[in-house]
Amino acid sequence: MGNLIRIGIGGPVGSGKSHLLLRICEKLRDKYSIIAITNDIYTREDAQFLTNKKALQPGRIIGVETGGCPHSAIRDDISLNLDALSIMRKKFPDTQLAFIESGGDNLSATFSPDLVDYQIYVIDVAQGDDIPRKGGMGIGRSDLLVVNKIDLAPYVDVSLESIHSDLEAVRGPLPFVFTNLKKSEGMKYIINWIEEIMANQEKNSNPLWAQNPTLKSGISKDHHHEHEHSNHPHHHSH
Ligand SMILES: Nc1nc2c(ncn2[C@@H]2O[C@H](COP(=O)(O)OP(=O)(O)OP(=O)(O)O)[C@@H](O)[C@H]2O)c(=O)[nH]1
Ligand SMILES: [Mg+2]
Repeated sequence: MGNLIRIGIGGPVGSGKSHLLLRICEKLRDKYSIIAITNDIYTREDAQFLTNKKALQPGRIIGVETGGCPHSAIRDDISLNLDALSIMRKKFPDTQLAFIESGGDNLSATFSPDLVDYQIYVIDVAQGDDIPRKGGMGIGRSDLLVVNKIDLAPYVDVSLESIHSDLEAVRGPLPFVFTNLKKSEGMKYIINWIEEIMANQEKNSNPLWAQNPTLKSGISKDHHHEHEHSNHPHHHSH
């Protein structure tokens, strides 16, 4: 089986994780071989949502029922997710991109680096403009932070400017983006972010290109080796 990039999508209940996954699939499914795994507590609603919306071809979406503790299934006891991943890779050996949606979590839950190569964290503005300051690993350290539901900002009296400056302070050089995933606003940035990862992975699997340092971009090479997890995913932050 070829190289595979695994991207985790985490964030609080209802912030827009499934909508993000749907929008990504719509934009990239014709270009890459993609599979999606969702984590739900007792149901497979997220998988059902993506299936109903025809996010991917039937069979490429699988729901994992995590039982009581969804955080554990992506961080501590990741065996259910690893099993799902290996079943899907056998079914679709050409898979290039795997997305894993976590169950809604609290602000501190993150993915195990043994399960994903990159983490996207989704919050929404209705949680209040003090949310960046409440911190948590997802907000501070995720590889990409998505601040969703900007269309609701006027109704919940939230200032996007203040979220923006707080996030710059909390995240330093790590990227974040404002979105309205109902309307695909902000998706271009997210798709570019993923495309950059895919492009780097291609370069790195090609020895000639990989040897040329001028072709390296800001994304570290370490990310692209599935079995090198020692300093991942936060080695690029301080
Ligand atoms: N107004 C607005 N609503 C949104 C936006 N994105 C998602 N929603 C709505 O927010 C609700 C939750 O969206 P989901 O994508 O299911 O969120 P989720 O994080 O996957 O939710 P769980 O998996 O249940 O934790 C749905 O009713 C969406 O229609 C947005 O940008 N603006
Ligand atoms: Mg969901």
